[in-house]
Amino acid sequence: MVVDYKDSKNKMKVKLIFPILMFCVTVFYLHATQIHGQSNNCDSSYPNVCISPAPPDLNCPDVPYNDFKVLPPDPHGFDLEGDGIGCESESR
Ligand SMILES: [Ca+2]
Repeated sequence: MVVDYKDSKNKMKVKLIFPILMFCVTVFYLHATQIHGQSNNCDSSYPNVCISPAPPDLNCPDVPYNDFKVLPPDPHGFDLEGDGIGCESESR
């Protein structure tokens, strides 16, 4: 009877541990793919060009683009005056 009790307790543990383990593996996998995806990704604040998201914070000399569309939140601060155009080639 004691053995049976232990067995059912162990089965309970396995039943509990397995979903938790699967959850951890899934979370780790999603996290890893997200990090990998971001490294190749283009920031959605700059839809017409491909600039990787911050960090690291980039400045206009760091990117090969001028006069590109900038949408909020503009993490790199390419459009500091907020007219929607980043790294204007005609400086004031
Ligand atoms: Ca601007």
